[in-house]
Amino acid sequence: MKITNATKKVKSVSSTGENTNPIPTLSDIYSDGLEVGDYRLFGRVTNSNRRGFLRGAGLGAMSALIGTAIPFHRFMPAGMIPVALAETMMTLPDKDGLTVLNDRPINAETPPHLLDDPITPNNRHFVRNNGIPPANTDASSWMLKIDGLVDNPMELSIDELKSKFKVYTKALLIECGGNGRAFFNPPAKGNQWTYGAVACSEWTGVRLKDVLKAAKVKSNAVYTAHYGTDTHLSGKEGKLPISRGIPIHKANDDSILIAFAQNGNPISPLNGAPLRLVVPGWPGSCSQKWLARIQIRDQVHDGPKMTGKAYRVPNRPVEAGEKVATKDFEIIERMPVKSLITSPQSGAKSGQSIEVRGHAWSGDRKVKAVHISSDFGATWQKAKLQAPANKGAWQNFQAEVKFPQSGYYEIWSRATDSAGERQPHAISWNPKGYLNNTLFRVAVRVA
Ligand SMILES: Nc1nc2c(c(=O)[nH]1)N[C@H]1C(S)=C(S)[C@@H](COP(=O)(O)O)O[C@H]1N2
Ligand SMILES: [Mo]
Repeated sequence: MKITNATKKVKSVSSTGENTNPIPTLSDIYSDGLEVGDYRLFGRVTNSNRRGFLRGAGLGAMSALIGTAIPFHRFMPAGMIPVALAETMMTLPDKDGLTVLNDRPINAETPPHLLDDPITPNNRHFVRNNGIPPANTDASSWMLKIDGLVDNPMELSIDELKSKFKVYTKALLIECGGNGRAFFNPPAKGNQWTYGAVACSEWTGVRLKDVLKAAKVKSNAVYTAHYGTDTHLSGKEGKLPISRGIPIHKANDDSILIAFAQNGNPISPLNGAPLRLVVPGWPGSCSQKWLARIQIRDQVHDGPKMTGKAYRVPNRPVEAGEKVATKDFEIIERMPVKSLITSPQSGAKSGQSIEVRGHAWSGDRKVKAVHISSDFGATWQKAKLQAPANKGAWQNFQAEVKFPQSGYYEIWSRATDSAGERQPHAISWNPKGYLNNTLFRVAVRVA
């Protein structure tokens, strides 16, 4: 890491507020990389001061960007980007228009209107990192180890995966278990995802099922354990940011891929290049990025973010704000039925009618119907709903909505799946803010 670059001055702002130089944008400050940008804003992060603090030139630059003072700046942890800026100004390499919720670790979601494509392009796929992505993502030397309760442990290069197993390309949905957390009240800690921690890219790879078959999984196998090569935020050697797994019966699902390409291109570095797991329809955390090892276990995996309350919900309905004992939590498996309107963008102006488009999905199930309302749910019309491109993909819908007169409208979408499960009007609250699948709303002004 070239800290020397950090001596390059961030453009200055005069104290009168008059710009002798233009105000630097966050992109200017971070133009030489995250570490250098952090150094400019927060100063040197040492072992005794892992957080670092916003001060001096950095504080000046940040305040200028926000347009006012930050009274509690001394409590801002290094690497934290104020929400006010993140929403509009922070950009990520190879990503287009994503809202950055946190940059240490990087977490960024896609505004719904940028998810309009039937297949999500690489540069629009959300990013959920729990740690620091690995520096080495070289595909030619990457190895995947399969071990644990198998008769035939293996170590395979990506070329060997391609030559030994049948290669599949499938459109697969990844949604973070915490998507929609921002709307919980009382609020739940964690990334305040609104709608856009979901994507459906076309992934190319080999089936997990086929690889496990070749490894000869023993009959007492219970669970998989996934390991990536990203590192813990603390910098502690050997400490993992996240290692999750799935039940063996789920690992044999046809649609789970060990993927080495995304939309016909190499996987984006932030999305797990050069190799990742894609477990569609289950919490995104099951889809280990920078995948280096799959271990087969005789018990439910207990890696970081598998235990306690992580990616778990109470095993019974609870009241908003209720304290729930850890033993009453259970692991989230499939994600619930949900829909997303990707056009019009919320806040759009419209004529007397408008085309509504979006996607709907339900983990491990098909969506049976999507209904649209423009009168706050008093009446519903059925949208045209397409079949999924394949199992594990979202389904596209389309509807024509007519407005009786000018004014303010909301367009709501509500999906129902093959088991009759339907999006609720109100959040079913849980302590960690998972599984928010309330119906989707956009605002429209008819002129
Ligand atoms: N190695 C590794 N894999 C990971 C994570 C991570 O932090 N490290 N985050 C998980 C979580 S919580 C989610 S929601 C998905 C997000 O995938 P994406 O960043 O490609 O959108 O990756 C999962 N796989
Ligand atoms: Mo996630």
